[in-house]
Formats: sequence, C-alpha cells, structure tokens
Amino acid sequence: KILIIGACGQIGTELTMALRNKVGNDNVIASDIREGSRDLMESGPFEIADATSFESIENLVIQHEIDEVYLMAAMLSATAEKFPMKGWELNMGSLFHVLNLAKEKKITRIFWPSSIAVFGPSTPKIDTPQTTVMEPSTVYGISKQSGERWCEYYHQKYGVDVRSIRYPGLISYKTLPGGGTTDYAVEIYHEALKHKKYTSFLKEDTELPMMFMDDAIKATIQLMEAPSEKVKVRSSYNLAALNFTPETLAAAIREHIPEFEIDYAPDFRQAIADSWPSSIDDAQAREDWGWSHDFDLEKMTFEMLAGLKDTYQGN
Ligand code: VAH
Repeated sequence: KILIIGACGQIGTELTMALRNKVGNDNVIASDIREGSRDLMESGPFEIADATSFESIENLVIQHEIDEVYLMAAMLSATAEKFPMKGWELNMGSLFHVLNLAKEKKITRIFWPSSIAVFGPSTPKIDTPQTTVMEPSTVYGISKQSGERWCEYYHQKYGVDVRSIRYPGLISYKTLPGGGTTDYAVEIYHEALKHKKYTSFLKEDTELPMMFMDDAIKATIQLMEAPSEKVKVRSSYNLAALNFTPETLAAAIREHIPEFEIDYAPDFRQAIADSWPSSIDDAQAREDWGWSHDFDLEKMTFEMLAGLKDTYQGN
C-alpha cells in the first residue's frame, strides 16, 4: 500500500488522485496536517498527521501496512525565507523519519521531491547539468540539497530504495499554489480570467524552468515504477519540460485572451528567482528511465485556461 504525506499540497493532491486511479482508492492512504479537497477526501482513506512527528508517521505505516511512501510535505522557497527554522525542521525532519523507517525495513520504497532550488548563483544557468556546482542561497534550496545528500547516503550505506526528482516550477489548475517563487505562473492564469490583467512579482525577462503538473505526475510514477538497476542517480534527477519568462507566458495567454495586460512589480522573490537556472539538462533521466515531456507552453496554456474557465465563468 502507498502512503502520501503532504497529500493536500500542490503536487500531493494530484499525485494522490493519479495513484488512486492507478492502484485503487483504498490502496492509497492520503495524509496531511489539514484536510484537503472534496475529491481527495471522498475518494479514499485520509489521516491527519504531522510529518515532523516520527510516531505519527510510524503509526500510519504500521496501521495501514504501508510499502511505499511519497513524502510531498515541504515548506517552499518564499515561505521558508520568512520562517527558516520551521522550513528546515519540516523539510529535513520529515525526510529523516521516512529514511529511517526504510532503513529499519518498515517500508520498501520512497519518493522524495527535490527542486531546481538546489542550484544557486554560481551554478551554470543554461542547460544546467545533472552534476554541477551547487551553492543554493535559499533555506528551501539548502534543505533540498542536504536532503539529496542524505538520500544518496541512505541508499549507498543502508540500501534504501529512495528515488527523487528536481522538479522545476510546477503549473496546475486543480490546486492553489502555496508559497513558491514560480507560482506567478499559476496566479497569472487565474487573474487573466478574472481581471484580464496581472501584476507579476518577477521581472519580464526572468526565465525559469517550468512544467505542467500532468508531466510531473507522469514522471514521478514512471521513476517509481522503473527497475531499481535503471535508477542510477540516487541524489535527485534533473527534469525539464519548458522554460519561459513572464512576458512569453503573457504572450501565450494573449493568444486566447487578446486584451490581457501584464505589468511588473518585482518583490523579494526576484532575488530567489535570479539565483536559479534558466534551463535544465535532463538527458540522464531521459536515458536512464525513458522520461519525455508532453506539454509545451501552448498546450499547457490551453489546458490551464480550459481547466479554470468554469471557475470564473461569466467574467
Ligand atoms: C518554489 N514551486 O517556487 C517551488 C519550486 C523550483 C520552484 O521549488 O519554491
């Protein structure tokens, strides 16, 4: 059985629904510190749990006879800059609990999300390689870089089967984003439909690696289903789909909403975005386990506007 910790988050929500569709609702136990969407709560087992408490996770694993854990709980980049110690405790504490349960053979496989935030200002920004200089300058990035090191250590030292992806900015319409720097690229679609205008907190030429959520969910499941010997990277895989700037995204939206306007008021998140790459080289993921993305900017924009249209009908 599968346990998803942080099931009510931006990725967790869609991952829970995708896995329930795949392996059956009752085989996927969703847990979070708070309740989630109606779909999520009504489609299968749900448990309130604190990801920073070893006992609460261990109890879920024993009670529900869990084999695999997807640890999706985290504090993202912008919020972690406001609460550094809380961000570190949540992101690292929860990871150690799950790694140690696997070390004790109480679970057999782990998925843990890393991020392009592990890269910093000294990292090559174009086609950032799988292995490169990484001096992250955000609390979130530091926690993800440390987490990658611990995942690789537990795999090499204790044989723990932990797998990880460095997600780019993820774009979805089924959940509201929570505290990310890339989340301008989600908000913009809501604002385009509501007000036909958006004030971006990143400058017009800020290019960042991005991905539509369907591609991220597909990659996650594909990596978890790959034969262990194909998973050669046990820190975390680079993964890429598209990269764009706020002005390019605005132009793609204007294909559907010609009168859409954007203006720019960069805030503290600009410095976070400036420390990250513009594009990622994911050749190793494509080679090791056959990754390939489906959504380009046009296709993603169509899906996002179609998915949100009903919410803002009549604007
Ligand atoms: C964030 N969406 O902005 C997350 C992600 C690469 C960005 O880690 O913090």
